[in-house]
Amino acid sequence: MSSKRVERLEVGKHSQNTLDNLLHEERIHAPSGEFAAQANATSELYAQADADREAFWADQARHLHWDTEWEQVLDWSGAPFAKWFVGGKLNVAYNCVDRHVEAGNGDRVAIHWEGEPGDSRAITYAELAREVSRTANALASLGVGAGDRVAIYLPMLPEAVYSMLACARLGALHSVVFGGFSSEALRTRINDAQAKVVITADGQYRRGKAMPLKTNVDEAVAATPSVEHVLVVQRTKTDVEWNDGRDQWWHDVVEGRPASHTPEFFDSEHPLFILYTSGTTGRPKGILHTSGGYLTQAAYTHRTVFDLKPETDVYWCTADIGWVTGHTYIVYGPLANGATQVIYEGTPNTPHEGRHWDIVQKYGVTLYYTAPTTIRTFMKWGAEIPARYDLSTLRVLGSVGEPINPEAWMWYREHIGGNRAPIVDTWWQTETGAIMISPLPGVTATKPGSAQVPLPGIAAKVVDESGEQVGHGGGGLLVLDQPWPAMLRGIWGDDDRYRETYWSKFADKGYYFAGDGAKYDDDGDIWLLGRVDDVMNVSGHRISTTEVESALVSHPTVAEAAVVGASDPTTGQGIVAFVILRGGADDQASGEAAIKALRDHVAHEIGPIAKPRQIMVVPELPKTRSGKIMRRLLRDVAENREIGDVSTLADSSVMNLISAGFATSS
Ligand code: 6R9
Repeated sequence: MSSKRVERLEVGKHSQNTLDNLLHEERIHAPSGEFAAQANATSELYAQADADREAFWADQARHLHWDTEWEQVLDWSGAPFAKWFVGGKLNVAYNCVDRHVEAGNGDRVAIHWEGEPGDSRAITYAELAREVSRTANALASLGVGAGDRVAIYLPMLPEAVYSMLACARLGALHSVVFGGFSSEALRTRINDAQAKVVITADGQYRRGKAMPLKTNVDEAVAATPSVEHVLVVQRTKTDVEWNDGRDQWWHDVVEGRPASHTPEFFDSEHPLFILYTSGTTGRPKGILHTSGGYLTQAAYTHRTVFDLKPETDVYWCTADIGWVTGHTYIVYGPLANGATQVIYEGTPNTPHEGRHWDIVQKYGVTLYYTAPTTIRTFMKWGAEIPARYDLSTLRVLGSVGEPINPEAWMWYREHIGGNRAPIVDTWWQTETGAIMISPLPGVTATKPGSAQVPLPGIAAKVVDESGEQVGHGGGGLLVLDQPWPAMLRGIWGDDDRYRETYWSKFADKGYYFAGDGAKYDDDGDIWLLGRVDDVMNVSGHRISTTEVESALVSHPTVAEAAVVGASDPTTGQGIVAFVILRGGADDQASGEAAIKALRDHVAHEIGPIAKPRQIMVVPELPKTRSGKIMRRLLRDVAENREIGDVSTLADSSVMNLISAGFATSS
């Protein structure tokens, strides 16, 4: 370890230049000796994996229960379609539930479920086994069998977990559709997968109000010939329309079923689920995942990256089950490891902005996993809110979903982690199935803003356009140059699109192209720079939107920033920034002088080349329901175009506010 890798905590000691900072970040936090001494991960894991990758993954797979052992670890002869643990047989649901009960841990709480209105339920592994069995028996009675598809359109209820695991138990594929998606989005997904059954709820709680949900399903299934049954969980007691031949209440169909079910063991490559993600075209891609390799990497990463101790930890991932993070780090990883976790139904400011910290205090949460956008929202609300709660149980903090700017990282460390809990910035995708690049707590000296190193057993590189690896300090594209167990096995029904999207750019090298820009710093650590379509080119200089956003957010008046490259007759692209100011800062900061101060600040942080052409103060940013900023829409505003499709925004009215304000300011 280099002498630079020492604990330095001076938050104010921000280097002069953000770009430089990304390459020479000096606020490095070495793991404490105390943490390292008890950590699940050790630095030897890297050497073990390097010495024999397949033997390493076989060791990880042995943490699961296999009914039949595999004959071959990896068959890559049909690349880019991988087969892992060939010939092995397992049941994913048995691994996540029954085996913990059989090992004598039936009384351990699997799920502390916390409803938004304040109701709560503690579900032990023994109860989970009964509920999953009942649900599997019920689905089987509706004709669901191995290979069938079931669409799940539910809020964050325990029934969502039961449904997913019941499908896995029967060998049926679930396709979870986020409960915030429209009926149109639901219909497209149901039809693409030809789902036989849809599981939904009468309504869902959102920001303190009961909102209808089944109405969307009614609209969607009006044109989905494959759907035979709609199963409805009663959550809000909202009035619903009823289609007698098709609709059934969950409590009528599931509750009376036998609480035991004998699992069948499926091939390691048996499909487990489809999860739709947006691509560069309008048509969503159904990402296909299979059983043995996926569960192996889900469990391994959850155990090592979060340092899970199933007997003592209380883990909480704040994602929605409708996203891949909810699949791998609420359902499959934690349950395969026998963890105790919190699942929270609602929004972070219901009924007040301290709700998350209230939950951490109530359950003694030790491991907390969230997204940078949530952290920046907490920053906006103010550090005095978490300060009112006892957060001393927290011992590992995770981040996922987008690059985390160093300011948000430092705030997270200080105000949530008490300058004590290591932060793991985890890079991965729906397609990768599980975490790929991340520090290991207790092993890696962390740097704010960098995901740093591929996990043991994972291979990733930063390459130039021709596929050559760039040197330290160099930037380019992120590729994955070796197959990994949780990798997608294709796009549902579209093998050509799978090859074209991920494997054609570096076909001669056989690299998986992730679509993300990245660079190495001087230590060889990886920094993710956002999607490559978010990289701007200003006067021939490559500038990442993330770098400019980081610079803006490092100014004391700025809470959140989104930056786009707008076409510019002189420079190719010009930088346009949209900023949300911190509470109380609006009065002093919205004027001309304040905007000039921000432009100068960016010039000071990165260099004059990165000075935004235009900065606009906005009340909100356009975000998808998973919290990703939709830069495409901001580019439409910045380039004075008609605004494109806003149907995937969490709140589509945001765009009206922004474009009206932009018209008056420019
Ligand atoms: C897990 C998830 C994947 C895209 C990915 C990248 C971005 C995710 C990140 C990150 C920088 C991280 N991303 N984690 N960028 N640092 N730690 O989010 O999956 O919804 O498929 O998004 O998210 O751009 O390509 P998904």
